[in-house]
Amino acid sequence: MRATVCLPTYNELENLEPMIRALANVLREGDRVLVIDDNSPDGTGEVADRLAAELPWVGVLHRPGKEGLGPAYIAGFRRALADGAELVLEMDCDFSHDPAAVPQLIAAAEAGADLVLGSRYVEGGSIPNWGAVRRFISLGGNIYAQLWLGSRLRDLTGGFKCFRAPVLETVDLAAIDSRGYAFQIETTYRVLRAGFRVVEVPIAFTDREQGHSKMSRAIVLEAIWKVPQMRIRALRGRL
Ligand SMILES: Nc1nc2c(ncn2[C@@H]2O[C@H](COP(=O)(O)OP(=O)(O)O)[C@@H](O)[C@H]2O)c(=O)[nH]1
Ligand SMILES: [Mg+2]
Repeated sequence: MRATVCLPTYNELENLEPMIRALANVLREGDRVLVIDDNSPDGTGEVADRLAAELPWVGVLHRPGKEGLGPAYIAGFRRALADGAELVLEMDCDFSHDPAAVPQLIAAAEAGADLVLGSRYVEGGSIPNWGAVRRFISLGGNIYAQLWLGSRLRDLTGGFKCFRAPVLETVDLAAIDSRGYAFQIETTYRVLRAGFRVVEVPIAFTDREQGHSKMSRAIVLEAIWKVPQMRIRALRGRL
């Protein structure tokens, strides 16, 4: 199946080219990478253009300004589907998600999963750099989402995923207005609600070494109030 890896970038100058080169080693004939850059001030978008000119399997979507991960991914999904992708992947461009694990996500989708989640919290998954406090916060966020949404999936906030194209064609992308971690939770919840099969595969999540995290208090707060809102909307038949 032809896969497109969507890579959202905001100020990933040091990471983008190494990431594309690493993906070149694991992707197959017909697979593509789509960089979605929100007009990064550090010039990431120009590097993306240079790589796209050099490598025919790389494309770039330029957006006018920073709007968050959610809107960037939705624009990327639409472009990937229009270009004929059969599998669409989400992946951070900071090496927290190991490019070498991409074939495992693709294989699980090809084996029949409608959505594959790279999961830190299933048997075999890990977060080697994190201390007890960060683990507790992240795990707590996942348990919060599990309880509100009635889901037994262990890693609802992760952003290393592989969708089969018909799943993204079924889910109402226009209705998704989450931007940060809530976006990851909301996409998976909508896929579950639509009756698709979601499978978790273990991943090791490592901290970025180059560039800076764009995580903010606003992103955390959004997830805290969006999760109950999703459940209430679902109960009212509006999600
Ligand atoms: N296009 C776009 N990419 C973003 C935005 N915010 C974060 N990203 C990218 O999303 C990925 C994950 O973001 P990161 O800051 O590492 O989040 P963290 O892993 O939760 O700390 C990275 O590739 C970022 O460059 C945004 O507003 N627009
Ligand atoms: Mg990161």
